[in-house]
Amino acid sequence: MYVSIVIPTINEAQNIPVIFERIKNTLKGYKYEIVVVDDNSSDDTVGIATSLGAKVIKHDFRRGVGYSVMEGAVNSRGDIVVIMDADGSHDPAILPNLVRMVEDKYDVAKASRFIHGGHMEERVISTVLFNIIAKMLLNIKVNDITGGYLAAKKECFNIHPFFNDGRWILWFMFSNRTRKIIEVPYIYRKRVTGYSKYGGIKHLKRGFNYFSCLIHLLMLRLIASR
Ligand SMILES: Nc1nc2c(ncn2[C@@H]2O[C@H](COP(=O)(O)OP(=O)(O)OP(=O)(O)O)[C@@H](O)[C@H]2O)c(=O)[nH]1
Ligand SMILES: [Mg+2]
Repeated sequence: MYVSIVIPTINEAQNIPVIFERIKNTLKGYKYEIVVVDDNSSDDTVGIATSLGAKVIKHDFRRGVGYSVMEGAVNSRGDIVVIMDADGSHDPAILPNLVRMVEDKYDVAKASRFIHGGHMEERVISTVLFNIIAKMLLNIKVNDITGGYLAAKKECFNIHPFFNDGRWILWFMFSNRTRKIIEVPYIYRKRVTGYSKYGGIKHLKRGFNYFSCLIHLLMLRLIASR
């Protein structure tokens, strides 16, 4: 099966060559493409990604990471779509595992920080707590609902980008909750270089947004079960 790796970016020029090289080394033997969906980077992310052979979708303004991910997935040629960050947090070493799971029998192979063998280097307590609560309330049988690293069948991405920022993954997992899902452990690393698009006060706002998203999804779940 053909694999498309979709990477949303803003100003990741320094990280792109590193992550591309690592993907190349781990996906030897696979037919794959890399699709970079860029939200108007002011550095040379687009030029570098293009020169390294990626398909690049470029926006003239910030469309959002949720929109970028769905657009990249839907416009990719892969039967299997992988979503990962550009900044080195998502270790490409597990790519063959993720892809194999979807090739075998699963619809979604979710990279997980919270199963045996998984771990995360930062923001541990808030993320762990949120995931426990979200898993319970939404009845999604996945331990890591917030990390945006996964492989899935293409059709799983046929959903409206309803939550158009880091919450896209909550929405994605909620929308696909009845499909066959497996978790694959990985260690979430701090970004290699560059800056967080959610740093400082944006981080607090992000926490608030995640909780409001959770309430929203909970209501949808209750309505759906009536
Ligand atoms: N297209 C697009 N990409 C984005 C947007 N926001 C973030 N990204 C990319 O999405 C990935 C995750 O963003 P990060 O800034 O690393 O977010 P984070 O991992 O929560 O924060 P860090 O702690 O800095 O790693 C990176 O590849 C970013 O370049 C956006 O609005 N649009
Ligand atoms: Mg990051």
